[in-house]
Amino acid sequence: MKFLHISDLHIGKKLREADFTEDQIHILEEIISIVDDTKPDGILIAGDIYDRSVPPASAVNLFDDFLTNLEKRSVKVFIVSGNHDSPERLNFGKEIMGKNSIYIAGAFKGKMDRVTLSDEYGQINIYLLPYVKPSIVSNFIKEMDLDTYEKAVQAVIEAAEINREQRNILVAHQYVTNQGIEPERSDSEVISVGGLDNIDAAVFDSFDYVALGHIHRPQKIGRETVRYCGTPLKYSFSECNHKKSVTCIQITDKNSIEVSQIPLHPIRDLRVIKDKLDHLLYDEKYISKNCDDYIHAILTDEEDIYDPIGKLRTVYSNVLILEKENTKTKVNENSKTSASGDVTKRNPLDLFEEFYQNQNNVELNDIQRKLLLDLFTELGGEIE
Ligand SMILES: [Mn+2]
Repeated sequence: MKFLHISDLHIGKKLREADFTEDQIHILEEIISIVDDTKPDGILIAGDIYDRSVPPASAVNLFDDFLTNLEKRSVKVFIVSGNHDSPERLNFGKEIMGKNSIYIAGAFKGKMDRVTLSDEYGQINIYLLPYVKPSIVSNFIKEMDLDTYEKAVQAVIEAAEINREQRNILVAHQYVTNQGIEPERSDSEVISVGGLDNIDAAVFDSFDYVALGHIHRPQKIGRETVRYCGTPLKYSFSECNHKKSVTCIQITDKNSIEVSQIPLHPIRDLRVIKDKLDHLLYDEKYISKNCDDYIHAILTDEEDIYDPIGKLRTVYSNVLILEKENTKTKVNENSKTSASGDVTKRNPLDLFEEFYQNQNNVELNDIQRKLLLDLFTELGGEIE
């Protein structure tokens, strides 16, 4: 049996002024064409369907189109909520959709939903765990002290009485670590502070494959078959080097699962470019790539430039971040907030020169010094 594993679609996501709608339409179409090519039995969608708990109408329409396209192809769909989703809103139409093989677990109601499929190797159980916190699980399992995510999820799994003789898949959206080793993170993930939300991968030992969402870089956690598939698109500049993909798993008998990654091709990339303005505007190595990419530009020019973002936008249509990095912006390790020596014995020009140097990492030039000298003299200061 074959499954595609995706997560963290974050439909409706914006990054600064960039609206990813067009990018998301394209990438979901590409996922549909991967479905056509690979003909999976099911698609596992491991949470963060939407970017916000109340998604805009355009986001709901886009996901509706995606589900309709999957249903037309008779692909079974398994959806759990992520921390960005509203559990109850995602649950809308759950019973009706379940009748059309679109299985949704938006809100946790005391135990995991299980869908059982079968093939020539026997039964295969797909368990759906919506995003849960200890406080949510504690409402249903009262006899234990579930004060951590790990204990809460462990209690839910134990209550499911999983038959280890059969093949079992879990779809979940949690922060999973491996013996204290954390997954590789990105800036677009929202993870609660304090590190108490981690769950050790060993908690999932009874599952043959664990389809995870939450972390935006594709990676395995411990064994090959406990995996984050990552986002389909780059959602922050910290993800520039990621290779986004759809994870494909093929299961025959219990001990043989093949995992592969199918690369995705966005219409626009996210790029960080760093150089002098003129180079960014004219050098082949920058402009030969797609100039509609989302850009974080770092200018290294020493002199001030008039309207740098306007100039960049004549070439790059989607500049989202502009930064300067030159001698002036360098953090001066010796930088002081007060002047050195006995300030009562130093003249104002001398003090100003020191201040200017601390602020800008360059000395006053002759013209500036002359200007200041005139100014201080006019103001009545004594300059020796
Ligand atoms: Mn996410």
